[in-house]
Amino acid sequence: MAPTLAIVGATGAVGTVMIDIINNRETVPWGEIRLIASARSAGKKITVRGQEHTVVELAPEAFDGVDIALFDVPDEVSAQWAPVAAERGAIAVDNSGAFRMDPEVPLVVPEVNAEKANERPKGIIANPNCTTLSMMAALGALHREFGLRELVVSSYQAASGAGQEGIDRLQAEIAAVAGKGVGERAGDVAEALAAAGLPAETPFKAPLALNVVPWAGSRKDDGWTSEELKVRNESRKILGIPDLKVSATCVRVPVVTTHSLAVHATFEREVTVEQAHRLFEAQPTIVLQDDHDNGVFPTPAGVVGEDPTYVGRVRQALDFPNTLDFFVCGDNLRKGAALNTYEIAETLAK
Ligand code: 2RA
Repeated sequence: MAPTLAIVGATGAVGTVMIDIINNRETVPWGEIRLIASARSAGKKITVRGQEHTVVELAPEAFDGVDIALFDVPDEVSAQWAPVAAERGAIAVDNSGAFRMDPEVPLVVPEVNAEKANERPKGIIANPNCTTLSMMAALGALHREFGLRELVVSSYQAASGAGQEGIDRLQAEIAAVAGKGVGERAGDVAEALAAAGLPAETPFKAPLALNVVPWAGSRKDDGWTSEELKVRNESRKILGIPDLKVSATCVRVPVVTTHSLAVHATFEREVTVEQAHRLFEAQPTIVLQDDHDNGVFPTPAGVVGEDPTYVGRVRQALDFPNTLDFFVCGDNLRKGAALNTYEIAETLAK
């Protein structure tokens, strides 16, 4: 019998992208698709693949008969409800941060470590953070051939990583500074935001319009942010390299959607640009845009709404042996969230 799929958080930002992905698949392996959300959204009607569905309220019995439940909800909701779904017999695929580092929960990127989806003693599989995910297809392909040893990463993260609140704030800031000739004097961007009546409290800690902000996530020990530690810990777990040396600096940029990363990766063996190109071209979830002579490279604005990870600016490091530098862009709401979660479900359905 065709499996039943549930989407928990179906009316939220990532849930909505999930439904869009399902609507645009040529075929889907599901019998029933069940939409689940909080009491506030229960009763809403949403059309999936031409059929109208009524959103049901999150409750233990909502998982009865469900084979795979995708969770696109905040950490605390997943922490409470993913185990309930698993108890009721579903495999929970969780997009939150609640279980990512749990040793009994695999952290899966299908094109890198699909086999881990079968090792799930708690009945839960976790989806990585979007920042880590944006570089995993490329790093996974290179690691298989050349053995990754060290990783130095700088991120250029979009405002939508901070949710709808982040998008709204960036749009309001852009409106407040556009055409005002500000940005030429220290403090005048902040003054323009205040003059436009924007609250001093912001999801980004500093003005984001006409600026970059070297902070993403929450404060952790010794000057690191949660986002930087996620890049380190999740990369190690996904690639299966517990002692991988990783250093990350996570930066928010005035881009609405699509995270970018500058990656400096050192391998056990020498790797040339041509070898890397061949691997990227052979990977269906990567688009290589790397034509140095003609100025072809990926940018976040060119990748919004796209499923693959875009890779470019591939260079052999001049002063570091066995090391490549490259730039990746990945839509943080698609591969970075809904799409990878859905691909895990498709892997399970196979
Ligand atoms: C961010 N990676 O961009 C986070 C969202 N999960 O803020």
